[in-house]
Amino acid sequence: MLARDGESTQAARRLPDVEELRPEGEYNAEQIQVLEGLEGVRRRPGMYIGDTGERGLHHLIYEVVDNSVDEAMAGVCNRIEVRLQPDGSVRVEDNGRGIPVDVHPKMGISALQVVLTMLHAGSKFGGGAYKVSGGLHGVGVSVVNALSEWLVAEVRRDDGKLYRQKYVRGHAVTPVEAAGIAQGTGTTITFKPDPEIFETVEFVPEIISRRLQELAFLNKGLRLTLIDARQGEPKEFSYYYEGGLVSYVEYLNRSKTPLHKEIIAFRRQGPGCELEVALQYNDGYQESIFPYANNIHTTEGGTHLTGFKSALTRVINDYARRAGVIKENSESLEGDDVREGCTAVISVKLEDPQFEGQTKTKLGNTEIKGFVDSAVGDYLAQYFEQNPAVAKKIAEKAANAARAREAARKARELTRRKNALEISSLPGKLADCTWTDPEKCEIYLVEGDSAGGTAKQGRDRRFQAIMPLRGKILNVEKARMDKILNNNEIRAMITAFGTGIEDEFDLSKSRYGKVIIMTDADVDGAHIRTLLLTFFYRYMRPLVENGRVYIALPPLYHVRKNKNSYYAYSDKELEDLLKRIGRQGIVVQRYKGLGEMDAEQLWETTMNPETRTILQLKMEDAIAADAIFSTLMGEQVEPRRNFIQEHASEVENLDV
Ligand code: 0RA
Repeated sequence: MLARDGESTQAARRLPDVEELRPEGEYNAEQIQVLEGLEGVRRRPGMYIGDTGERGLHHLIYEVVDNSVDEAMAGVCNRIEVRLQPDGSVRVEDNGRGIPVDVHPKMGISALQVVLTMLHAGSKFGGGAYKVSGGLHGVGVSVVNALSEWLVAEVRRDDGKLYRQKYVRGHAVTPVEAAGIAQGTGTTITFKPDPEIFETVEFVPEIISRRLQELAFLNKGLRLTLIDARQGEPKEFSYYYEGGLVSYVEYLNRSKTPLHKEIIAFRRQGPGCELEVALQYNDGYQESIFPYANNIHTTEGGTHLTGFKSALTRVINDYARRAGVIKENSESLEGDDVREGCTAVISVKLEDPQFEGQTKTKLGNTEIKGFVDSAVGDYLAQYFEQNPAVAKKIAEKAANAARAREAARKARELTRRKNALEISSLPGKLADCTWTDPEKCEIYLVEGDSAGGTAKQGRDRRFQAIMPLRGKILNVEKARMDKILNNNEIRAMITAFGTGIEDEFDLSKSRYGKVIIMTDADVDGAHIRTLLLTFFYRYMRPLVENGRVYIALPPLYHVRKNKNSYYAYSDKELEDLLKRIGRQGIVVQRYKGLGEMDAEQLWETTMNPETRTILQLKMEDAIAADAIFSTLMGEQVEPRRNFIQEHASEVENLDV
């Protein structure tokens, strides 16, 4: 079906494709660039989409969707649909203007083909079809084409015609053909990721729908739909927010108690850029600020975030002084104070974004800082003037935060002094390992003294350190720094790791390469695990970001038959095992806790690097992580109960 259609008689509309433009086996310079470009993409896909694992695979969809979102940002598209199909292909359809099909003057081929075969051609050609363009790599649909086993582009143009062209691994196999009549305008790109390129070609609907929801928040009035039609009854996830960023902040604060009812929000147009901000304080202690540039979550921050923070600090300080919340001669509130309990989304859309930083998620445009600073400053000052009750609550919360910070500083100082006094400052309950190379060493955080004791006997003491944790860990989501620093278990962990916390956290000082959480496979164990993960996520985030946190998986069952021992790590595994060895003469023991294993069993099943399974905690998505932790650990009980009921299995197997 996709073989090259050399006999096509579409003479009237027939447009030459790459192959045909080759006179006597020679490519012209432009064409060579095209071919080398796409060959280059296939040779080094990682350079264009990050990696060839699950993340890179999903990036293909984002790349196409981003182009459709560009149409939405240009105001000519309000519907995007992503459809996962039974044959492993994906169809992305929008109701934008449709990729132009006329012959590109410089290249001598259809514009559609240029878009699909030239790197960076996405929206740049034709002299600025639109102002703002999203997409992290901005490499465009051509990269998707290069990395697809096949791709079909269908375009509905305003001449009432439907055009179609097919590709195999980036090469045109049909010309652009007029293939029928079109209802309305738009683009449909259907592609099948190339299994020669990707380690996995299995799409995960949750990953896609998360991004679609994010895009729906960031582009108000745009409907994004995912249909999983791979098997059985198609499942549909659809996102549309009339409130845009206001809906986003509402969503982020959904399990928190807001300090003021109304979400503060505004939009400001600047030269070559547009700014939208929404924010609302809650009575918690975390700051949740999500900066975006051209729909990209700029996790490394940048000039828009700096401008926002600077305005927030200035305006709240001004107000606090004028309203007498802080004394005339006392110290100013710091940035951390005014951001406590602040949930905000900042979205800038700019013509010429400069992305910097390790992961290209830091906005570099210098002019943006001042623009955001003065826009946020003006608006907030005016808002506070008109809503003094809200302003007062926010200022008072910040002043409280400043007092707590002062108390925490004293607690820290005390900790430091204590450490200086106790020469061997490692916590007493830590059974350290003997090797000192952190990369080779790991620390097990074990639930309870008794399991801790067993683990100490069972471990390989050369590289495995054991730290038993007694009882419940402090819920850091509900506590301020001074209290956190006075908690024994937390202090013991900080000292054992050697890294410090928060802004002072230094991964290079880590005494262990792996931090492994080992709790019982029951509800209490799950709770302790979540409390620990919350602590790491909030106060030692680089540990999580760098994949240093692991979860041990102890077996659920011990099965004995004759003289042989077997272990099963799930109900499914037990079933399979019993099928394999037969049910006769077996003794099945269900472990209720780690304590029921002896040292040797614990080593064999859960600690021996040769035989154990440990889950690495991944932080793919800050929004999801934030939501999970504030839902699980936050103030409001109802959403927590709902969450645990809805996600019971995920809590068992938390992969943030
Ligand atoms: C280049 C120019 C124009 C639109 C597009 C590309 C375009 C690309 C994609 C990819 C998926 N959906 C898309 N929709 C549009 C400008 C169109 C014009 O000026 O007519």
